[in-house]
Amino acid sequence: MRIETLSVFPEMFEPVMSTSILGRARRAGIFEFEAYNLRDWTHDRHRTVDDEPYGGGQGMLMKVEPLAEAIEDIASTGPHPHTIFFTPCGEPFTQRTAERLAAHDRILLVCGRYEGMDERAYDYADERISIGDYVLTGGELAAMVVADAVVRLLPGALGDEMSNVDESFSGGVEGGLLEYAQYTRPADFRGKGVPDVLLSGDHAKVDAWRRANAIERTCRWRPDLIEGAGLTDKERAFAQE
Ligand code: 6GU
Repeated sequence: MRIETLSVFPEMFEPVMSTSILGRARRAGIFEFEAYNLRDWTHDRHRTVDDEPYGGGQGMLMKVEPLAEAIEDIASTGPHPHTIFFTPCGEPFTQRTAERLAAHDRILLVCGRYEGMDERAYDYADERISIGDYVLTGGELAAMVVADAVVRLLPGALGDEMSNVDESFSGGVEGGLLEYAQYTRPADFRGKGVPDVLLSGDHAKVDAWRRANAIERTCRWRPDLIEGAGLTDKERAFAQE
């Protein structure tokens, strides 16, 4: 997969895209990454990318011409990139979105700054994504969130030390439950122990405990997920307690 970004702060991306699992996947050729500077598609001395809104109001907007020219130029270098604009007015990003995006050969992540973009720029968007109901100073962090969630789904990206298999039934928020609680050594930390069942070696009991624990945690922290979690009648009664 090829991932490209277009923004006025291209230097924000490199540390994230070259560290840890993303960095290893990139060096292994599982994905390619390039960050473009929107100012490279301006034609004035000040490399202007923003302007005042028609009709008045606070703040500045991203101009349409540099965005349009940049996206056209970038797209002309190969197959059409699936083009995503980041805005708090976009569709909420979920694990399902990440799975869908991971199937593309080329994605272009377009990051706004300031108070938004000239509406005509969105004609170049295949979709608009928001990462949640809060306001960031720009789309770059949102683009990195999406890139991280997508890359870890690419075949080979996680290597041996992790896997995606658990997520379909328990780890995945959305269509699932929150992950169950986990413990590692020591068995006693400042008087706080570990549930006995996890030390018992009885795998059936461990599985049952984890399922119940996932339901309890979801009831407590994300009650909105219980409805769509596909609980059995017995589990639903347990969840009601
Ligand atoms: Cl995609 N952009 C900005 N600026 N703020 C956000 C966001 C995106 N998603 C949530 N808040």
